[in-house]
Formats: sequence, C-alpha cells, structure tokens
Amino acid sequence: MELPHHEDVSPGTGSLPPRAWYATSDAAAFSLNGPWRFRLSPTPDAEDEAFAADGYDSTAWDDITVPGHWVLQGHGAPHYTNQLYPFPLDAPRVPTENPTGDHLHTFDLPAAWPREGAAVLRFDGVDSCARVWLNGTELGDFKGSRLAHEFAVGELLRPTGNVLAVRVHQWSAGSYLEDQDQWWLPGIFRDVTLLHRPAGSAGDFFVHAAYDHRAGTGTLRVDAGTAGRVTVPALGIDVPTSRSVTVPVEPWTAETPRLYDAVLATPGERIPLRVGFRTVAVEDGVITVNGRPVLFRGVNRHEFHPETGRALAPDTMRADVLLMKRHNINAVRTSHYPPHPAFLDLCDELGLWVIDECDLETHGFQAVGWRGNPVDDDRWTPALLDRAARMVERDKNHASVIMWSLGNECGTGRGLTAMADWIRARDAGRLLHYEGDRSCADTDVYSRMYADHAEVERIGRGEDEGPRRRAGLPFLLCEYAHAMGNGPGGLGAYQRLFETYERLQGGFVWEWIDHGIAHPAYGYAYGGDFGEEPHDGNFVCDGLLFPDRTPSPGLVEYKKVIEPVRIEGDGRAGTVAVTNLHDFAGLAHLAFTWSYDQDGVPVADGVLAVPPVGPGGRAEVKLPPPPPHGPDTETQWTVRAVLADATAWAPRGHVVAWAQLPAGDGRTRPVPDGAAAPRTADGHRLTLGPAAFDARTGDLLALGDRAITGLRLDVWRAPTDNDNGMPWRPEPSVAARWRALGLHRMRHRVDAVEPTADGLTVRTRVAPAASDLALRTEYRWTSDGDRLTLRLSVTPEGDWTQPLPRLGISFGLPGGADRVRWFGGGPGEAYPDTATASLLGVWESDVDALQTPYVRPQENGARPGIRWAELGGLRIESADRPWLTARRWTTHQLDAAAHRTDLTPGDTVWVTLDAGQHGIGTNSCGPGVLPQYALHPRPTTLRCVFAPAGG
Ligand code: IPT
Repeated sequence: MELPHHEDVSPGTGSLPPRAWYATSDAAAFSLNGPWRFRLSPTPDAEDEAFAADGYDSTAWDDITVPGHWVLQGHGAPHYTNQLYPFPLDAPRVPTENPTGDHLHTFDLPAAWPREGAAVLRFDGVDSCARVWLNGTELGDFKGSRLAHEFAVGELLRPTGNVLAVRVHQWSAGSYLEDQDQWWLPGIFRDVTLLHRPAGSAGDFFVHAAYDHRAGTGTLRVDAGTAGRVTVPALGIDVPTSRSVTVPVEPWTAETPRLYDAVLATPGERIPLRVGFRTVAVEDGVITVNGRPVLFRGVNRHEFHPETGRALAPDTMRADVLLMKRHNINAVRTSHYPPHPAFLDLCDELGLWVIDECDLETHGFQAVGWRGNPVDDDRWTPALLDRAARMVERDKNHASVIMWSLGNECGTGRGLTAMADWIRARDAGRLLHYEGDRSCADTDVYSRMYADHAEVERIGRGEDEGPRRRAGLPFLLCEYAHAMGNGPGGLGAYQRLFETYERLQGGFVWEWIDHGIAHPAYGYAYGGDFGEEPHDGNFVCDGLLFPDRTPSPGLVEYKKVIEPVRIEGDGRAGTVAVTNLHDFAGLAHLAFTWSYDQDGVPVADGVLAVPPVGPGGRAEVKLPPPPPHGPDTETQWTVRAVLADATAWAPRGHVVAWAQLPAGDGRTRPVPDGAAAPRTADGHRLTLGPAAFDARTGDLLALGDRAITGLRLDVWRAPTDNDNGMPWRPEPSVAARWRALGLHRMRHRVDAVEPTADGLTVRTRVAPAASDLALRTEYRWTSDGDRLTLRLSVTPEGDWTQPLPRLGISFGLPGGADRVRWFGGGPGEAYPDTATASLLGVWESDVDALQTPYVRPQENGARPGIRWAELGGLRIESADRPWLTARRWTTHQLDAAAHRTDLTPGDTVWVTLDAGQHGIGTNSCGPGVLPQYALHPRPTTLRCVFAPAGG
C-alpha cells in the first residue's frame, strides 16, 4: 500500500534546498502573515482538495490568524504529553483521527513588486506537515515543523488574486521525530513570506569569521552561491566572495558581542550582514572561545507564549533575551528545535552563547525499549539528514551559535551518526552536542542531564568511569535544576562545582518559561485541563518565568548564584574582595556602591573605588569607617556592582552582583521576660499582660484587642512539585512519605495547662494517627506587661526516620490583615536551599503580594530570617530569625488546590512562623534536598515576642 505523503518517512517533495536565512536584503519581500481562511476537518480525507483550486468559495469557513495554532484559536484543543506519544506507536503510520486544517489566503502583489525575476515562498514553521498549492498548482509537501521550507513560485504568481492553499495535518510521520516535552500545537505558527529572487541574487552563503587570539586578528571569508563582493567598512575590507582576508579586529563573545556591519553584494542583491569574529575549539579537554575557557550560565528555552503558543511576536523574543541578560544568563540551548531565526539575531546582537538544537526527539520509543526507534532505522535517515541540513544551513551565519545539537532524547542510532558526519563535513567551525549517547562517539562534549552534585563532582575530578573517548571531553549539564514550581533548590552547590573544576563548563537550567496556557476558568491551564488523555499534568510548568513572563523566585535566585562578579569580605574589618568571574570582560562597565545599614535601613552610602580587574582576577578594597550606632543595633554593609552606563540590555544602575557583609557583633536583643502574673478573669478566661487565653485549653485568644485563633505547632506544608518527586519513579517521594506518615493530619493532645507565678505553661503531644512518633511540645508564655513572650520547645519522641516539612507555629488573624512589614530576608520568597538572593532589609508588602503564583498551588511565599514583622495590628519579634508566611487560606486549602483559581480568600489571614523549613531540592526531575538542607526532627526552640503593633 502506498502511504499518503503525511505518513511516509520522506521529508517531503518539491521544496528548494535549504539556505541561509536572513531578515532583510534589498530584494523585495512580502509578508503573507495576517488573517487567512480556515476549515478544520476531523480526518485527512473528510474533505477533498478542491479548496486549492482557483475560485473556491470559502465564505463558509472561519478566519484564522497566521502565524498561529488553530487549537489556540477556537478549533480543537491543545494536548500535553512529556515523553509519551499521544497516539499508538506504529511508525510511520498515524491515526485516522488526524485533525486537518485547510488554510486559504488570497493576495495581490504589492504595486512595487518587480516584474522580472524569480520568487520563493518561505514557510518558517508549520506543525506538523503541510501540502502547498499556489493558484491551483501543487508545489509540494514538507515535514520538519520548526525548520524553514521554501518553494519556487515565480512563474505562478500573478499581480492580483493569488490563491495560496495549505493543508496541514496535526499528525504525520514527522510527529514521530517531534516528541518534545511540550504541548502538541498544530498550525502554521511561524511567518509565511514571499521573497523576490532577482537574477544574480546571492543564493546560499556562508560567513566564516574566525578570531586568532594570539595575533588579535579576524579572518573573514564569505562563500556565496553567486559570486560578489564583501565589504566591512569599519575594517576597510572590500574583497570578492570566497577570498580570505585577515585584519586586526575586536572579537565577538557573549560578554562583548562586537558585531561589524558588512554587506554581501552580488550582481542582483545586497544583503546586510552582521559579522562577529570568534573561534570555538576544544583544547586540552576544555571548550574555549578565542583561546579562553568559557563557563555556561545557561537556560533551556522553548518558544512559548501563554496565548499564542509557539507563535512568538518579535517583542516576545526580545523580551526573552533582555530578561536573560538582566539575570546574568549567558547561554541558551534552543530546546529542542531551532528557534525562530530572529531569536538568533538577537543572541548575536545582545550576546548569548547558543547551542542550536535540531528538531528531533523520539523519546516515546523508550516506552517500548527503543524498539523501532527511527534514529536507528535507515529508512528514516534521509529525514534526519534533511533536518540537520535545514538547521545548519539556516543558522550557520550566527556568531552566537557555537554548538550544533543533534536533537534531544532519541536514544542512540546510526541516523544520529549520519547527521553528525554530515554536520562536521559542512561546518568544521562549531562543536557537536548530543546528550543521549553516553559513548560520546559523535560529540565533542560530554553532556548529561540532572546528574546529582556528587556525580558531577566525580566527573569534575575525572574520577568517572566510562568510555575512553569520553574521559578526555569537557563536561556540561545540558539540563539541570528542574525549575518546576517552588525551586529549584541546590543551585549554589552546582555553581561551586562548576567554578572549582575546569572540566565542568556549567549548565543549562531546565527550563526558561512555564508553558501554562491562558484559560478562562483556571488562570493557566496545564496537561489534562483540556480533557486530553494521556497527559502529564503540570510537568509542562517548569520554568524560571511564570507564563506571563514575570520572573519566578527561581530566576532571581539563579541570577544571584551565577553572578559574574563575586563580592566577599569582612564587614567588621572593613575589607571587600572583588573577584571577576567573567571569561572575557573586565569590570570597567561596572560601578561599585556601598551602603551601611542599621537594623535593615541604609543610613549612609557611597561609591567604592575598585581598580581594574581582568577576567579571573581579584582585588581587595577598603570600606570607609562606619558611622556610629547605638547598642543592640544590627549593622551591615551592602555592596553592589551596578552598570556604570546603560547597555543594550539594561539601564545604568542595573544591579549585576551584590553582597551583604555583617558589620556588628552579631548580638541580638534580650527577650523580654515575665513581670506580669497570670490572672483568671471571667470563668475560663485567663489574662497575661496584653494577652487572653482559654484557661481550659491553653489557647491564645487575643492580644490586646486583636483576636487570634488556632495558635499551635505546625509541621505541614502543601507539598511542592519537588516534594512530589518524579511520578514515574518507583520509590516514594518525600511528600508521599510525609502523607503515609500522616504529617498532614497531626493530632494535638493537651496534657497540661499550668498557670505559674510568672506565666502560663501549656504542654501538648502532637502526633500522627496510627503511629507512636510524636513531638512533645511545650508553650511557655510570659509577659513584661506590654508584650507577650512565647518560648516554644519541641522534643521528638520515637524513632523518626523522615524529615519534617516545616517546624513552627501557625495561627489565624480573624478579620484579616493587609499590609505586612518585616525586617528580614526579602523581597521575594526563600527556602533553605533557595535563599542566596534573599536581601536582608526592611520590606513591605500586602498579604496577596506575598504569595508566589505557582501555576499549580503549593508551599510558597516564606520570608526568611525574620527579626520583626508587623501585620494585622500585631508586632512579632524573634531572636531566632524564623521564617514567615501569611496567606488568606489555610495550608490544607493550598494543598487541595489544583489551580490558582481554586484559592478563594477567607476573612482570616493564616500566619506561620517556622523555626525550620525543609529544603526544596529539584527532585521533580533531579536530585532531592541536599543533606545539609534537610529538616530532621530534633529538639528545637523558638522564641517569639508578640505586642500590639505600634506599641
Ligand atoms: C528531560 C527532557 O529532555 C526535557 O525535554 C524535559 O522533559 C525534562 O526532562 C523534564 O522537564 S528528559 C527526563 C526524562 C530526564
């Protein structure tokens, strides 16, 4: 049986060979983006091809916006799976139920369109395959969703009334090669453009621009399909194509993205080029650029927008690059397909190292032991080679692209080797990456995903076992630190390894942005929210940005951890050491400032003169003498490295790096003690200074005129995605172990309520059902008459083997609270292993703004190191620097919620003050909490002083 084109393994028919992509030239171009006519059919055969003929009446059809996905424009629905194919594995066949979108566009040529010359029609991205007709003539068909495809159309064009018809199938043989962890989103989702190709136009061209760091020279050679001249005015270059020329230049690096404007002029076309000179190599087992080792502070970027899916406006691409640069990110892996080419122009211009990855993933074959994997089946090799060539030819002229990646999660096979061989023969100037083959037979780097800290350290030391070839290769983590929900934790520990071992050249956090789809009922939808089966839930929301591109606390933490300048020192001695962690840049673009803070409030500031420090260098400088301060004042220096002048990516004053150095003696204020004696008032009410208690239960009822409810020991948190771990792993996650233990439903038995001469002591035994484990808890209340002091002590009983989610007290403020002020860490949330970016100061927020809007609700919003906090008419002080959270719902409501919209504020604000929080880790796809951040039950005390606010 002959298979229809969409089910055959071939990459397609009728299209032109791939060539370099460029945004503009002086040849005419005409965008066909805009409103098109659209008809959706449930199967490929439900409608015939008559729509492609001239004069077809499409008045009964709908409008659709191109570029776009039909499932995000009211036709059908998105479907999310991670590894699983959402259809039976029977390659290359796909289901008969195969949503098929017929697209029609009628257009007139612009008046200025040249009468002579050829023209091509370019599709920059169609998911998953297309068959194309112009004016009733079939041009051909293609697969390879995130790659450009061109057709020659010159002789078919007419001045007016051109009819472009495109039939797109959601599923095709190509879908087997596109099993990336993302929404399945069919449609013409990138630009459609008509390009005039005048006689003597350039054809394909390859800009080779190398840098010799010893000589300080660049060597330029442009090979072009049509001979012409290359000029670089700033360098005085004017040479024919194919001729090498060597001149002194400033090199291109991601830190110093020097581009030279150039022109490639052939008899028929002038193409503006932006040339960056740089040389990428592996020398002595280390990746170098321009002779220096580089450290990747990277992210994996999928193309995503919550309303338009993978159809991104130019502003969105720019926003991504600006956000990356402002967060100290210097590298991006285009997981797992070549991005819109305009994104790479931005990487060249603003400076990011790019691993350009081919549109290839066959992960779902893992479910059948990789049986039938297309990358190990010669019938598929032409399709793989087509994809490799379309990536390399399209993107080869970008200085930012320093590595080609064969794809992601394809297992191993001959097809991958064929791709690698082809790429090496075509472009010797870049390195080859592929994570899936541990032998590294085809690659220049040893790449892994989610390896834990201990293994990465062994690799760094060269103590890992493995094939010989691999032992000599540089190492990178193409994915690590899974940014799903609250987290990732443990970033700092990775960074220390990267900075310690030369072989470890950094990594790429998984991933840049949550793929939550804007949804009227849920806020943001994730897998399953469209009723689709099978699906992988909120595993699609694992980014450093929320879907609306606001940075999550994870991004703020990452920015701090990967600072390109390290500021350390001794605040008491007044010395500061500045280490330049750039690979190429000095520090001349930075200004250093200091402020001197008393109890979190800056009282003096100034500029710190830092001498020139080259990459890798270090300088010591002195701080000024500190201003005087009274006793019991907490003092510190805050030193910042800020942009001395505006750059292309951030304004002057933008903070690049900072540190806080304690300046005082570390003493804390004495805890006020009991002058007041308890008195029994009406029957069951007992007063102690400003507080009222229930004399029978020991419950705190009020402080002054402020009612308080339910104050008691609390160990539960709404499990995070990282607590929940990886659903496909057999061993239970920490959250599963917590629930099995019953930590989410602890029982509180009151053993004693004892008024004493100077206060009130309440003893309880807090324990889960069906277990003999317990936390013996003593609440010791005293008062100096104005303030109420709690000394909480907790003693574990029994053989505890699991960590606790948290350990502290929680209480309700009926009637609510709005503003919150605190002296402690801020402004955003922090947990034990995500607290690097927490800045000690006096902060202010409202309760709603304390919540971190994770797409799937979970524990969030803790502020660390609380010295004092004021909210709801209360002032709370603590010498033990607890963690503070405050929310308009209970932890149990938070735990039960599946979407943000499930959380409805009540009239009580629930406050928790924790002596300890369990770390976060990154176990949603990676290692769990490092031992030093685990909260193991042990005798614990927490002292808190409560007073009416303002009192
Ligand atoms: C890895 C994938 O490469 C990536 O696409 C994404 O799915 C990520 O995990 C998790 O979000 S594969 C995984 C099995 C390690």
